Amino acid sequence: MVESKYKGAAGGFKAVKISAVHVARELGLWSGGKLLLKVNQKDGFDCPGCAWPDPEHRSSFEFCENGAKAVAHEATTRRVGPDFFARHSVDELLAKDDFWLEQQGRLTHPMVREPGASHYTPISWEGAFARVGAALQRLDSPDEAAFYVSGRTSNEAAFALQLFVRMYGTNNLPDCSNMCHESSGKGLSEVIGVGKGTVGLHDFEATDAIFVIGQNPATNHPRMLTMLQAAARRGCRIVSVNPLKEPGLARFAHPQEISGLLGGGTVLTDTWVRVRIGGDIAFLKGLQKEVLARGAQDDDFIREHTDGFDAFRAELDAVGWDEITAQSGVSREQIAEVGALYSEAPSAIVCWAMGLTQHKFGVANIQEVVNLLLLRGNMGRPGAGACPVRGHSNVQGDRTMGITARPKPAFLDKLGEVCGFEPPREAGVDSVQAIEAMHDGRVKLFFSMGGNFQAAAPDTAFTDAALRRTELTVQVSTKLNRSHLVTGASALILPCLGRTERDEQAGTAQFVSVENSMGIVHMSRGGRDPASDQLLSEPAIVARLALATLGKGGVWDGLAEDYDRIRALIAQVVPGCEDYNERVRVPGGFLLPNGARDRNFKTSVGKARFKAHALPNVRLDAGQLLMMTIRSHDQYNTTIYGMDDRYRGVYGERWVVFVNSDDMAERGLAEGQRVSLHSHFDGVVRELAGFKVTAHDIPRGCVATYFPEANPLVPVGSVADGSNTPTSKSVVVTLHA
Ligand SMILES: Nc1nc2c(c(=O)[nH]1)N[C@H]1C(S)=C(S)[C@@H](COP(=O)(O)OP(=O)(O)OC[C@H]3O[C@@H](n4cnc5c(=O)[nH]c(N)nc54)[C@H](O)[C@@H]3O)O[C@H]1N2
Ligand SMILES: Nc1nc2c(c(=O)[nH]1)N[C@H]1C(S)=C(S)[C@@H](COP(=O)(O)OP(=O)(O)OC[C@H]3O[C@@H](n4cnc5c(=O)[nH]c(N)nc54)[C@H](O)[C@@H]3O)O[C@H]1N2
Ligand SMILES: [Mo]
Repeated sequence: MVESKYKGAAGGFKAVKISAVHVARELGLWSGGKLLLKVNQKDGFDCPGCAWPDPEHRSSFEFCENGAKAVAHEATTRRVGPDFFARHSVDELLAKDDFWLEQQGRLTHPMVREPGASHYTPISWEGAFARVGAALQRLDSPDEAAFYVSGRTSNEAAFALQLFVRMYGTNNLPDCSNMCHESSGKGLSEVIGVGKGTVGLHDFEATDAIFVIGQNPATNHPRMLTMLQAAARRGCRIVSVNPLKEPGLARFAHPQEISGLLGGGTVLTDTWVRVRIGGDIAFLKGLQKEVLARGAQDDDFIREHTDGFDAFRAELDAVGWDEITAQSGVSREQIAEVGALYSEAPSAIVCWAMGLTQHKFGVANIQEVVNLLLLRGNMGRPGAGACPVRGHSNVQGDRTMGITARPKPAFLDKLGEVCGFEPPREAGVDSVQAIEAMHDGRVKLFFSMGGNFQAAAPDTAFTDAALRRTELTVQVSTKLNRSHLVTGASALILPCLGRTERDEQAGTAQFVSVENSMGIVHMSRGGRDPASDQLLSEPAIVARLALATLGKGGVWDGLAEDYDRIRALIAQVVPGCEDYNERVRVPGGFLLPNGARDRNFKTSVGKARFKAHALPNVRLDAGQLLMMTIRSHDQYNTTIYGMDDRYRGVYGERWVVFVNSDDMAERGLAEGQRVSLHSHFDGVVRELAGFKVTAHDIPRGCVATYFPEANPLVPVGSVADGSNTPTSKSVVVTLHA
């Protein structure tokens, strides 16, 4: 079995070595080393990797192996310029895999693909803006355009973009969050009055138990391991709830400690709960029953700060243990054991990521986590709370800045008042709705601020058809990806500066600001020479596009020449951002207000709400399995850095399907055999061939494949109730030899 091959600790010397290999390969060891010393420093740039916050006392090495990969791949010395596009037709590039595309280097020039053309050709910036502006003006309605945002975009660029889009006249602002933590935002807002987490790093120093549910931090948030290590060392209990016993969560050797480089590492997870895919609600209900059975609930907190407890308790009492153990796949004994651990811990934090959000019952998953926390008053006091661990480094900030298809009326009121226009009020399209709207011709122009929508979206064949049906696709990007190749009738690539690069406007050095997963807003300043003298910053691109579309004047005059001007607008419009220019300059930044942290729950009833959900009861037909699509250790979403998934023991291959060995035996499947996967939804079968069967320690009835390879199997119509997030972690499949 694959799982047993990895005996080491996460991190350690291997992590240092691999960081060095990526840095040396992309930009040379000397300049790479210098660059890494600027990551996450108070005078440096924010790591473009994940959204985990920086500690108050920083070492000179505030990065991890995967952050180093992200930085190195942005700072690569390779270039994709006009000669590259002259050499390679779009069709030729389509035949390459994502790893190859990523390897080609940084985009250097604005490029256009004319209708029917086989190749991209260069275009001036002036020409590019004129084209997009004219295309936007030609549409019958502003709602025929959609503007996607991926979560690396700075607060300044995000604020400017949503302002432009709303002045143009639509709320069609889908974002990567729709496919990511939307279930967290929706779930939390309804029951605690804020769509964000309620803990800070200091809470991890004070807590007695940390639950890590549906998250693989050793790969996706490696800097979180430092915190888990410190917690484990002082005796904090760490419980991992996951269908996989992720080896990276077992032990950790800190690469920046001498003992970490040499030794076997600290034991992190002390309790493994191997829940079935989609079995979390059942497991969480089991824990809630245990708390109540022990009388361990916090009656004072429940009385003073919550609403709906009696109804919640009655519904919970009606749920039987047989259903709970059957659906969760966790034994009655283990639920009792973990229930005791949770009941006895004076304080606890629950962390989660995509393993909870990308399910039909994603919103319910989050609210059952909150129920568990509320039962013991684990909210709004030191060492306790909810911790959705965000993905992209500024995905949370983009939302704060108004990147959403469903803005709050109060936000629009303020935006209109400060910027002098009447914002559109009707909700726009989210990511899944954008795909559907392009598919049936309602959206004709697709603009993308970063990201790789084609590859990140579900149902690749359907999404491809949708994108190809549009009149124009526009991608603001740093690196070549598949979204540049599956295009509308015409297409533009607008190359932009990355996080690591110096950004000068009107001869003055600028900085941008970002918000981390724990609501701290701080500055980020790149220092490297730009990859090409043709690159524009994201705020500059937005401002020039606004001028080309809306005509000269008003708020846009000189707006992007000094980002302080954008921040001055942010200060007036965005709640909690008063005196933004001053406060963001304070080293370490400032914390945004968050009522739930102080037990000030801004819900419809003014209290935190218990909300019970029925057990999902997913029924599979004979032979069917539930598939999750997950990240390997060598990728950043759709960006493939390498072909290994070293903690899980997979090397040189991404087309794998992890299967329980009993499920393999039952089907007569051999290790290494290639199979087709069929996904089943609403009577439609989607097929994808070429997956290598790999025995893995995964619960029976569950399988795993990698994102984005398996995205053709994720049905566009299969979404989470209430958040519309694609169910990328619960796809019903069958295996075919
Ligand atoms: N290096 C690197 N860093 C990244 C990223 C990256 O691709 N590479 N992506 C960034 C982004 S945008 C995000 S959103 C985050 C993603 O971070 P994660 O959420 O950690 O990423 P995933 O690989 O999608 O894995 C989720 C985990 O959920 C588990 N899981 C799946 N289904 C279930 C379930 O039903 N129940 C439970 N309990 N567990 C389940 C899987 O086994 C896996 O361990 O990482 C961010 N950071
Ligand atoms: N099946 C399945 N599908 C999923 C997921 C899953 O777990 N399973 N996860 C979902 C999640 S959580 C997310 S967040 C989405 C991710 O979806 P996206 O955010 O759309 O995708 P990324 O792969 O992060 O985007 C990578 C591209 O961003 C561009 N880029 C990088 N840095 C910059 C920058 O500074 N500026 C600009 N303008 N461009 C830049 C580069 O050109 C690069 O090719 O995918 C979702 N899709
Ligand atoms: Mo994400």
